[in-house]
Amino acid sequence: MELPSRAKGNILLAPGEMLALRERLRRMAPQHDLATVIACAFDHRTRILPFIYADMRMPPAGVRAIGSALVDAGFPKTRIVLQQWNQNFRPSEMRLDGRIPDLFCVSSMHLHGSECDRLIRDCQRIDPARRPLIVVGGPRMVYEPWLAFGTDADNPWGADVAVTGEEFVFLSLLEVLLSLRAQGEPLRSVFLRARDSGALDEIPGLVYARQSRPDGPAEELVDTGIQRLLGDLDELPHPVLGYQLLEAPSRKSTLASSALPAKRVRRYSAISSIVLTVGCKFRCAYCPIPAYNQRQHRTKSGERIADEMGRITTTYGISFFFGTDDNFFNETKRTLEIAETLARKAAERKRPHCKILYGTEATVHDTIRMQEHLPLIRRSGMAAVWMGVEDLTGTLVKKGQNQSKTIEAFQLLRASGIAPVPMMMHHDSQPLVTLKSNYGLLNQLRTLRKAGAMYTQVLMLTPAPGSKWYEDTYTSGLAFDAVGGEPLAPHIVDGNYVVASKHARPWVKQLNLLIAYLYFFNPLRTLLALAFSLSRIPLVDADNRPAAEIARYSPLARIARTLYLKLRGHLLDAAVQVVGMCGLFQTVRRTLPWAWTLLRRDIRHSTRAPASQLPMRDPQGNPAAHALPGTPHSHDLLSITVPQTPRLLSISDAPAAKAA
Ligand code: B12
Ligand code: SF4
Repeated sequence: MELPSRAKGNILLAPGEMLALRERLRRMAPQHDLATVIACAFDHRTRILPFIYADMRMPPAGVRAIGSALVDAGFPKTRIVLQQWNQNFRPSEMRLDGRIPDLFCVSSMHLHGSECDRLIRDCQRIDPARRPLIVVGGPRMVYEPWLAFGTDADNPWGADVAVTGEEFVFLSLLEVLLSLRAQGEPLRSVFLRARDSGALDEIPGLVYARQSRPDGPAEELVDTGIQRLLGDLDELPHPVLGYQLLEAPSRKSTLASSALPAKRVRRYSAISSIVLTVGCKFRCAYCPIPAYNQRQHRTKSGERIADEMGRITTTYGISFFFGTDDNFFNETKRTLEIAETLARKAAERKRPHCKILYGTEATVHDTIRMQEHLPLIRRSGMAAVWMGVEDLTGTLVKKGQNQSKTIEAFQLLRASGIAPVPMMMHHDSQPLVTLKSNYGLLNQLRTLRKAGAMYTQVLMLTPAPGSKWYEDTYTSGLAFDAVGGEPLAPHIVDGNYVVASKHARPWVKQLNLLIAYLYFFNPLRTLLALAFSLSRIPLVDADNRPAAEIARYSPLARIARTLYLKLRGHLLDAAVQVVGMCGLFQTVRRTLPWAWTLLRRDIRHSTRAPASQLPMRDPQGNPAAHALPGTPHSHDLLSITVPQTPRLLSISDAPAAKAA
C-alpha cells in the first residue's frame, strides 16, 4: 500500500512556516542546555555491491539534516554517531559534555533494522529516571513506524516516539516539548506529559505508543497522520552545519570528548550527499517515492545549492557531491535554473566552484528530453548519472524507456562527458541469457556496456514498503515468509538477496545476480578497458572547459589534451573495474551462502504483508494513516487508563513534578 496523501491544498507548509519555526526555536534555545546524540543505524552485513564504498565514505544526509537543524536552532551540543564508523558504539555508555544526553535520536533504513532495534534496547538499559527521550526516524519509520515498538509483553522495549516525516516534524515536536518544559526537567518526562495531554496530536508525522503502565509494553500506537511537506527547500537549515558534529571513527563503545575536527572530515568522507531536488513525476508500481512526496516536486534554488556546495568544499575540502534526487531532470525549468547557476560559477574558474563535481539520479526518458542541455549540465559539474533502466525491454516496468532510447540516452550523456550508470532489476521471468532477443540479463548488460556503462547495479525485484506492489508481493505469495523455518532478517531485504520469487529454483536467480556482476566486473574486462575501453564513445572529451577556451589552444596543445583525456578515460574505466571486482568478492562471500540456503532449505511463501501487530489509530480513534491492511484497529482500546502522573515526574529533583 502506498502512503496516502493529505487533502489537496493542505500538503505543503505555507511559505515561511519553516523559517518562523527555526526562529522561534532559536529564541527558546538559551533557556535549554540540550545535549543530543543522533545515531545512524548501520548493519555491516549489508556491505556488498553495488554500494560497498559509498556506504562508508558518504555520511548519510538524513542524520546530518537532523544535526544541522539542531545546531541551527541553537543546540550545538549535538553529536552524530555513524555505526558505519563506530561499530561498537553503545548508547547505554554515551556521555556528551560529561552527562547522559537529553535526547537520543536514531535514523534507520529498513535493511539496518536489527541494528536500529539494538540501539534502542541498549539505550533503555539506562536508569529510566535518567534515560534520554528516544526519537526514531528515517526511511524505516516513514513506511513502518510500528517497528520501533516492541510487541513482547514480557520484555517491553521501544522508542518513545517515531517521526514519520522530515525536519519540520522533528522541530515541531521539539518546540512543543521545550515550551512545556520546566527548568531542568528531563525531556522524557516532558514528553510523557505532552503525550498524555494530547499536545502532540496536532503535529502530523508522529507515532507514539500508549501503555497502561509506564515502561510497560506498548498496547496501542497513535498515529498523528501524514506530514506536511516543506515546498521551498531553501528554507531548510544549511547542511554544512551537520559536518561539525560527526563522531570520529573508533572501535570504542563510548564517545570522544569532541567531534571529528574539520580538517579530518574529508579523510573519511570523500563524498557529500546533498539534497538538490525531491520527488519524481513517474509512478512506478514498485517505488514508494511518488506517494511519499504526495506527488510534489520540491527543489532548492541554484544559488542556494551553489552556496551549500561552496561552503562544504571550503570548510571541509569535499568537492564530490551526490545529489539525493529521485529524478534530477524531472522538470526542465528547475533543472536548468540549478545547472545554469552552477555552470556560471564554474566558468569563473575560481575556487571552490571550479573544482566541484557531482553525480545524481535521473530517468532515461528525461535524459533524452534534456539532450540539448546536457553540455550545460556537464559544465555545471555533473560527472555521472544513475539511471533506473530496470529492464531494457520494458517488460517489467514501463517508464518511457526501451532499448533504443536507453542506448541513445547513454550515448548522449557520454558525448557530453557525463558517465551513465544503469540500475538494473532482475526478476523471475528474465532468463540469464537469450539467443534471439535482448531479454536476457547478460544480453542487456552487454548492450549497456557497449553503450558506455562503466559501473552497474543489478538487484532482484524486492518488496519495497510504501509502494503500490508491496502488499501484492506478499498476498500473491511471491515474497518469502521464512526460509528453513527462519523469518527473513532485515539486512537481506535489500535487493541483493532473492527474497521474493516464484521461480522453481530461486537459488538460480541468486546465482544469476552473481554471474551478472562477474560478467560486468572481471580481470579480462579490466585489461580490455586499458586497450579499448569505451573511448569510442567520448566520456571525458568534454572536460568541463568552455569551448572558447579550447579554441584558443595551439594544434599541438589540442592533440596533447586529447591524448591525455583518452588515457584518463582508459585508466578510469580500468580503476572502476578493480573497484567492482573488490566489491564482488564481498558480494560472493555474503550472498553465495544464501543461494545454498535457498537450494537446501524449505521456503515458506507469505500470504499477507507484515503489518503492525499492535493496534493503531489516529488521535480521534479513526484508522491510522500509516497502518497497512491487517493492522488491528484500536477503537476498543481508547479507554486505556493512562496514569496522570507518569513515574518520571516523581523524581525528587525534577521541578517538572511541580509544574505538572
Ligand atoms: C542517496 C540514497 C542512497 C545512497 C546513500 C545512502 C546513504 N546512506 O546516505 C546510496 C546510493 C549509498 C544508497 C544505497 C541504498 N539505498 Co538508498 N537512497 C538514497 C535516496 C535517493 C536519498 C537518501 C537521502 O539522503 N535523502 C536525503 C535525506 C535528507 O533524507 P532522508 O534520509 O529521508 O532523511 C530525512 C527524513 O527521513 C528524516 N529523518 C532521517 N533520519 C531521521 C532521524 C530522526 C531521529 C528523525 C526525527 C528524522 C529523520 O529527516 C531527514 C531530513 O528530511 C533515498 C530515496 C529518497 N529520495 O529519500 C534512497 C533510499 C533511502 N534508499 C533505499 C534503499 C533500499 C537503498 C539500498 C538498500 C539499495 C540497494 N539495494 O542497494 C542501499 C543500501 C546501502 C546500505 N548498505 O545502506 C530506500 C530505503 C527504503 C527503506 N524503507 O528503508 C530509499 C528510501 C529509496 C526507496 N526505495 O524509496 N541510497
Ligand atoms: S522513475 Fe525512479 S524515482 Fe520515479 S517513480 Fe520510477 S523508480 Fe521511482
